[in-house]
Amino acid sequence: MKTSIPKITVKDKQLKFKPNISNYEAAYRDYNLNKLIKDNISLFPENKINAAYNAVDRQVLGPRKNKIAIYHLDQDLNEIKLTFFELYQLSNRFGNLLKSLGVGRGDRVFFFLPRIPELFYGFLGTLKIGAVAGTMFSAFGVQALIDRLADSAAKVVITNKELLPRIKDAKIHLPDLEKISVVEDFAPELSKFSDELHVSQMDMDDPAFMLYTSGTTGKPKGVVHTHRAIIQEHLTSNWVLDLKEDDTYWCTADPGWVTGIAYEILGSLSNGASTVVYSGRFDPTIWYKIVEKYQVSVWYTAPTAIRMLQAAGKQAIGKTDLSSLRHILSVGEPLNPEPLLWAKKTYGLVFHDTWWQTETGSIMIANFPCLPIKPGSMGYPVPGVTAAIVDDNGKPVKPMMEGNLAIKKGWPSMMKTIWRRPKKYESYFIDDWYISGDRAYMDYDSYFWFVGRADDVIKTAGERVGPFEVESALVAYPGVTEAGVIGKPDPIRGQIIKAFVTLNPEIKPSKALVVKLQEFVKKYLAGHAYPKEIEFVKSLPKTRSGKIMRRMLRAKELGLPIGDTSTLEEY
Ligand code: 6R9
Repeated sequence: MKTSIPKITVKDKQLKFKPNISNYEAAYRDYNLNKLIKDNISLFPENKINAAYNAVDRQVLGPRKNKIAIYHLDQDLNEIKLTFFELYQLSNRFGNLLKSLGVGRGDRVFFFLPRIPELFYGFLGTLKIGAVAGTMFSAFGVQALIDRLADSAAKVVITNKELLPRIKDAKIHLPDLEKISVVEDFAPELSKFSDELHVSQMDMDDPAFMLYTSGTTGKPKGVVHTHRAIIQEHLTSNWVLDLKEDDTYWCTADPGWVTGIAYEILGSLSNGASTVVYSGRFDPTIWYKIVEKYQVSVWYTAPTAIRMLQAAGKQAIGKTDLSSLRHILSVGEPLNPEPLLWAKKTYGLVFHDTWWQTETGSIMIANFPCLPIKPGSMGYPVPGVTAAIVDDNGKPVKPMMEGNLAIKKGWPSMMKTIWRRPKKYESYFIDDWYISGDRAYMDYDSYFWFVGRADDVIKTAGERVGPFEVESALVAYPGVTEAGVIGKPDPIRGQIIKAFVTLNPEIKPSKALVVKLQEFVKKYLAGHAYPKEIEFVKSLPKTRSGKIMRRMLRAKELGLPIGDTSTLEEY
């Protein structure tokens, strides 16, 4: 478990800036939530709050009014600039549009859009009127849409022409869906709606947005976040992303996932950051061009992208000037030491890993600019967060011992609930500890190290996929009798999805069938969640109660010891 890779000291990091937290110990020790709120967050009377007001409206009252909030770039780097004032106006108009559709406090408005400006102002406008915004990744297929829209009983869906057919296919399963609004239809008409809007003053605990996320079993669950979450999203954007007034910040995530909401919309705008949003495909040359052209200074991305940049090599950089970069960070999967050290050699900067989850609402553990990094480690808990490694009874274990990575209940961006599944929500906790589902250990210097998932959840290219959903998609294909799905280690994508499939005896396994199954899962479930590898097998290992033992499939695939098989049905 110990690493032989040397620490990167702060001096090695060659900091070209004074970090917003220059003394971690003091910041952690002196964490005073009331004072931090007073200094950083705008509240309405009686402790009311609105996350979108903090992200946008308050900037308009001060010197940031005409500052660029969003540089939107498409695949060809065509640019749309939005100032904070324009974002304010557009989100107000959108809020008024929703009101005209009868949307009110607590109603769910879901966005099924690529990364276009409408998604950003639409999301903010939804929060402003006190409705609950949900986002759905644009690669989702019909079943994934039904799962989310039916469970949340969404009243309105915002989509575009390209994605509309999938919503139409889902519609008959969605009795609560009253209105489908298509960007191409409403955007040109938006100026008909007033740019003045009374922002709803919400209770701290009122829901603001929800995100469906996958576990080991069952359908995706709706993680509900409150307006209070903006507090920790704002603070961590300041402390960890280290955003400053003159930064151009680029978060490469998609608002279909939590990183895009917390650090591409709410926390980053709340700090007044000018944010680059690139909606095109991953391409190393284009990425570097964006850094140069927009003088990106703070960059938040993911290990898969970093490994792909490494694979593209120095020639992808060519003569591009990357000297505007000052602070670079990573999230979503384990950041192994190799790409981290490569970045130091190539950009003269090290990636700062951050750990958190959809459920935690903001960064929990991070490598801070003012602290040395142990490559491969996730770093230290952020101020206001108590992290520990606990055993299955919730008892903290000794340093260097692997256990459950847990967070003490009560940080400001903790999920409020799981939508309509209070028991599921309760199941996350042992006493006062929120159990993350990740296995980790803490070393003698109190650095946290990721070990793996405690369950079967897959992270492929940083995206969270539940094996049960992929299995359900596969068995929906005629002739497939059973399926078992695992994450298989992959040098670039962290994990790829591998499926073991049994077939009806009349059907012959073939390469053509593999392709058909892959295409089917892409369409039925999601473009990113299809199994890259499919192996046809005669039978699957199952417990006596009939549950597929993914653990055994994994052990077999990786040539590991099979472990306890006492509950195994013969196969
Ligand atoms: C923000 C986000 C959460 C899961 C989490 C863990 C993995 C996230 C990580 C990491 C190792 C890191 N994960 N950050 N693993 N090192 N720095 O990714 O949320 O999509 O909910 O995924 O991602 O397994 O439990 P989400």
